Amino acid sequence: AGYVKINDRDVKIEGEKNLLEMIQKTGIDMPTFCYHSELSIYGACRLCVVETDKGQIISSCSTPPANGMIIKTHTPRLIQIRKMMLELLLANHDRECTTCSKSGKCKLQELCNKFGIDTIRFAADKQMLPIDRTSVSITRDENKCILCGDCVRTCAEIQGIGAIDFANRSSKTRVMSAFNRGLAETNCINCGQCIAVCPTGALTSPSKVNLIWKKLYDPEVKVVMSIAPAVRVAIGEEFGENPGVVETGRLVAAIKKLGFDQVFDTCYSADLTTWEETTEFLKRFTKKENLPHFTSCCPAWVKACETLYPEKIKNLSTCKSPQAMDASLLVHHYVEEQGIPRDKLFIVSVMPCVAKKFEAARSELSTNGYQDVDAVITTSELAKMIKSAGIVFNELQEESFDIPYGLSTGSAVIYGMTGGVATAVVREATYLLTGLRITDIEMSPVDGFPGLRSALVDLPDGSQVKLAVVSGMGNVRRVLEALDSKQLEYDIVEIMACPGGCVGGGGQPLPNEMKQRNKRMNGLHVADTRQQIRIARDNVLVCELYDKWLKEPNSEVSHQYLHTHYHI
Ligand code: HC1
Ligand code: SF4
Repeated sequence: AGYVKINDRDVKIEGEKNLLEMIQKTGIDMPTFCYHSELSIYGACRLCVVETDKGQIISSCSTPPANGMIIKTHTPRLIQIRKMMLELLLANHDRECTTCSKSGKCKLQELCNKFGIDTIRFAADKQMLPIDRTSVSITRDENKCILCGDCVRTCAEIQGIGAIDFANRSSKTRVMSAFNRGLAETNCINCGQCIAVCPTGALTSPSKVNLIWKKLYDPEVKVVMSIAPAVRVAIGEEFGENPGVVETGRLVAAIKKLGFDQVFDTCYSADLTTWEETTEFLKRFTKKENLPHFTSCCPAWVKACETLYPEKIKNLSTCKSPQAMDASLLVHHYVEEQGIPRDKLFIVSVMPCVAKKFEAARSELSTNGYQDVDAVITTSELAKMIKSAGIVFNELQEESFDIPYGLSTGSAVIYGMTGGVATAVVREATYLLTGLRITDIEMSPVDGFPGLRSALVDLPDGSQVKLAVVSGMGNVRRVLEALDSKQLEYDIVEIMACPGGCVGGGGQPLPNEMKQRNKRMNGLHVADTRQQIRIARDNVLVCELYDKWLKEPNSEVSHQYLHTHYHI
């Protein structure tokens, strides 16, 4: 308790862990590269320095507040120090801003601009290091790294993976993977959470946008797009809106203006996934086989399961993810119905996630030498396409998805956030078993397990399904260990690698912190409640697909086209 005097104003201490939090509380935007409320304190960038009444210069992020402290945040000395820090960072930085995909979103660029740094004072004669392009999800360019350590701490502390770390000392310090291998050859799970915190262009995602433009300009090729649930509540941020505004209609309109021939909704195939996965789960539950059942629509979790927990592969749902089901549907059913040769159809999906690029490249998800999904782009990449085409997003009239793969239920849109898939499955299972249409299930946090929520669902025969949802790979690891030791016991666990689920994927607009993620989740909740139909079983166009093609969930046809297998 007590007060800190910040810039001559008494500010009450209300449990803040450090001076930086107190300063931010007063509405001052302090510059920092290495401070994130969700990560441990690193205190390396020294931009958040403050001056005490005794003339001492201290980092505000690593100093706890104490009653009676007197500090100033913007004295001439502090401004000088910040400028110097920025100039030193620039000395070692690859300054090719015009061709950097992070340009306009780079914190280093922004701060140099704000601080009026208009010349390079310490131009180092620096040897360029090779760019790591081995991963289909993440490009790592050390020449743009400012050693803030945000990626290292996110990968280790939030995701529990540790694919990258600091190597060497002092001026030779670098961020590296073990043995400096390409990311694709490490234990990296492609989640892209490092991209979400990188302040510069050191971590980005490789883009297929140029290839897509080429296909759009080719009159011989029909180009279709499928939009993931979490994109619709984040795309507006690229056009100045708050996170969580549901922009489905304008998103569809923009994509049509870009020249896509048809715009489908990944939510349609999320409903399809719910039909398939609920049937699969109920079978396992009745036979008490391969429980707990783990959801498999998050490709970063699937990779973690394959590489770190191969003994749990049998517990993974064999359902393809909605992205993959969607493409399979197009490749095996739509082309026949429409009489389009496969090489004249180009299938694009827009995802909040960079691991979806990895998923799309998996060998299981290919047919006759073609990957089922031709290109995956992120929410941010799509926004750039829209901007480069001169489309004024905010003035677009809303348009609707194309039929047949454009109709979906409320159950599908919530796939984009933690808890959504499990909720969709419970709604569906309840309807199948009782004929009742329920919407929400009450999930409670589990003591001692951050990121985990659970619920007990009553079945008509008196039995109960123990359900849990967990997001954030570090949290997942703790839950898996507790399942092994029987400290926790569940029948079905929904697992998403990114904290908050897809809304926080590595391809979402920046900033991409929990604050934005929570608002996007609210947006998906709104989108769900706005829907007339909220149970996958009520999707009449999915019903039609079963009548025409698949027959019934988990049928031979659906096993052939909608289910997959995993690697050890
Ligand atoms: Fe997701 Fe999914 S919800 S995995 O978070 O199951 O990326 O949005 O598209 O495939 O539907 C991502 C989102 C997405 C799939 C669906
Ligand atoms: Fe770590 Fe995920 Fe980044 Fe890979 S993508 S380095 S696992 S944070």
